[in-house]
Amino acid sequence: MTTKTTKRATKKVASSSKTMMNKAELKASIVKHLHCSLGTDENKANNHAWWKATCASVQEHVLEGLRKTQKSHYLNDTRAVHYFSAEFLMGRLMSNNLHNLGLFEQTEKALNELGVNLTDIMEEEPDMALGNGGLGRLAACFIDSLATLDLPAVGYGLHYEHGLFRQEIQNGEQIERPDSWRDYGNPWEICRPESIQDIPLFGYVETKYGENGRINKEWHPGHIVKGLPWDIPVVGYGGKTVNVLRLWQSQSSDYFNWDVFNAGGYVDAQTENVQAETISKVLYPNDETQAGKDLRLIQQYFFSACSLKDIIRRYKRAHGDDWSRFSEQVVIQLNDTHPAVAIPELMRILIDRAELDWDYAWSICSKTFAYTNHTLLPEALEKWPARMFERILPRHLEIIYEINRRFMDEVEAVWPGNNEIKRKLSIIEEGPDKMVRMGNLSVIGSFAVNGVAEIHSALVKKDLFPEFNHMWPSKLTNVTNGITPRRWLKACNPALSQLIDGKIGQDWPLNLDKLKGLAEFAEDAKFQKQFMKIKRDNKVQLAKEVMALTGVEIDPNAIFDVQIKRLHEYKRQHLNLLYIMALYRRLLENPDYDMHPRVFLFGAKAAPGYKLAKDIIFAINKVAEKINNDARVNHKLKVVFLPNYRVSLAEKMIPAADISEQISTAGKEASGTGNMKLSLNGALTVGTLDGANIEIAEEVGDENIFIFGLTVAEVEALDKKGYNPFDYYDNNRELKAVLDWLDSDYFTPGKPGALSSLKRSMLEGGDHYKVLADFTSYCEAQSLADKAYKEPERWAKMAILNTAHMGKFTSDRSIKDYVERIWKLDPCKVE
Ligand code: 73E
Repeated sequence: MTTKTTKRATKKVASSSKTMMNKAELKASIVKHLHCSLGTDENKANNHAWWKATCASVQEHVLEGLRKTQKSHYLNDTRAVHYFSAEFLMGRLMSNNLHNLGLFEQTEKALNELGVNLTDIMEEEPDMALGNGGLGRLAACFIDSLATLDLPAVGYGLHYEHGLFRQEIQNGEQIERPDSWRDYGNPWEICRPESIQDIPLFGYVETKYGENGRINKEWHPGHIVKGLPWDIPVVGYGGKTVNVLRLWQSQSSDYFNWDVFNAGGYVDAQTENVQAETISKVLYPNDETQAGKDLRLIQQYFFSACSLKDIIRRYKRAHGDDWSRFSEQVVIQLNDTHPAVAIPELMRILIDRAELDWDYAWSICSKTFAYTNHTLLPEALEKWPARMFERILPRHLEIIYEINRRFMDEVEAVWPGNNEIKRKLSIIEEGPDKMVRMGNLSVIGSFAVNGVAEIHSALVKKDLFPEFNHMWPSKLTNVTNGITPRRWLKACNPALSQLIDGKIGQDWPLNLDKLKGLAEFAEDAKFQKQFMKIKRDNKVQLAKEVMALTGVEIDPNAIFDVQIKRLHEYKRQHLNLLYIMALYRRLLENPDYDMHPRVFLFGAKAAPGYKLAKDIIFAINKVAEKINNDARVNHKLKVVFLPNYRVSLAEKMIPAADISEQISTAGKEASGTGNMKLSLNGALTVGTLDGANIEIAEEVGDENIFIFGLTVAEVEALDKKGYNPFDYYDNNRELKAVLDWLDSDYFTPGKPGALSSLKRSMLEGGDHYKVLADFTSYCEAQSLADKAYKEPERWAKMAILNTAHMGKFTSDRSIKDYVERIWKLDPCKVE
């Protein structure tokens, strides 16, 4: 069985490359592009030129696949999913495209013969960092899986000129610099001026009374901006299906500018230019907090409206004005509420433009949208001031009121006379400043709503939307997140991938459950050695990188303990820091303190306006500086903060990790996906029973993970009873000592109190995220991890079993769940 499927999968990848260029042709093509596209030659070309020429060669295959895919989808008139997301955190594309096309080795050899190293030139590619963190990376993994599974799909988002800021660390502090990923062009994207869209904004609504008693509304927009689409081909593994990620760039519209210009307002016309172009200028750097700014709502509407128009244009080409099949052909997945304004926008188009009646329009609309919730954090739940909404999108606010009015009748039917429930479920939050609640709008306007891990979805039902769940018991569901094993094992950890290939065959990237086959080798001494040798080699590589980036020398024999994710109090990087300080104290008190040498590695960006998050980064860097330069301890303890954490850095850190820190307060991390990537690469999790950690523990078994801390139920109980962080501070000597240490100037000589804000947040501030409550339990879990690492065979077995049991977390499984439970899509093979 194994060998049979293995052969088939091998063939799938190989056959796609067979129709493609062989090594000699590749060489010729790269050189041709060097000459004809870049105007240079083999002798003069630098790495950047080689990278561009190689991209251009690869893109020839990509575009051929794209053409065939689009033809096939068109001819088969397929139902397709449209993934609306304000963020797609794509990272680099070359390695991924080469692997998915089955061209990696061939290209490596071709370049070698030209005297060029593929790994080196891949470093030339800037990350496409059009996202903040997990939510945006999930979108990127999902479009990889959609193409791999031959599913008709389009990703829709924003073509930000500047992605997530570049982080520099100066004197321990985060400094934000603009990210200019497109300064030297993006060889993977295609501009499609033929598909430009006009997007109205602002203005007022006129009510017109029609002959048949129908009231018509006409929106007279104050501005019109243009949406210019850029297509990024998304190559599925095996190279057959090539879907599209379509990202919209805003441009000023001639229509408006000429009006002003002709009226003599030349300067004003230029101002409008700038304003329109501002829309897609920059990604808001807030993860899990709402940026309640005009421009953010305009961004959301801009890309949602462009995308809907694009979908409708394509639908009309096949079905004319017959709307009856729209929801059979089109499903739109809302990646959080960021694109939720698409719901009233579709209603507007159906009612005001297509002149359908309300009930018919609503029946189409509510069969088209599905919504994924990614967070329960109150500060991330979007709501817009109704007055702002009205100014920017006057017609949409009217439509929202009407959706709400009709919905309130439904609520009345279920809970007659219950105004409390009505107040809670209303799309409009009453108060001195009325607010539009995008979560409620999304649930009401969608036919399916999902959370992103079992526990999270249970909490969505129990705490966030219990009444909606009562009204529509089958609407709320779970789809546990996943990650693409092509990027997060095959491409980023080639040595481990080859070892796995040799043991269980080559089809695991398409069928990740196959990794279970590794379990039988978990105690095999030879396999353990091979597995741990690869881990060590990856650590040597990372140590070189760390030296180059920070000048800090780290020992590959130490435990590499990794926490990489956005900086947020709920993720508790400061819990990790308190533990590091406790170890430091123990070592100072007892130089023989028994611990395996450990290097703590952090990567994290803080939202620029999130003061305490920035303070935590500063504290990590200051503690690191002290420890790394303290000869009494630095042979046993080191701390490294790697600047500018991003996808391409994750690809280097993950294969080298021994320990994966997943230590959020229970109930706060919806899922997490870094937890999956690290475990897949053989890191052991130190984690709470939160998000997908729970499902990871189920898969790997309790003996192969270090679980600690309060459970969701215990956190709730503690809150009910009344949580007092001083109870822990006063009763734990070590904890008190490290917290007080933050007040001294030990880590910030001459500047006592420079780290005090952390301590304050955990004491007077109320320790919202229960850092102190979990401290002891965390230290115990860490001691167990230390003990396990000192038994190399046991550790190797645990690491192998982690890799072996990650099958569930392939994003292919997530996508199959979406297809079966929500999207009801059929694959469409591309020949
Ligand atoms: O737990 C993660 C989850 O794995 C969650 O925090 C994250 O989404 C990941 C993918 O499901 C997330 N990001 C945001 N909300 N949840 C968010 C909110 C506002 C702006 C940007 C991102």
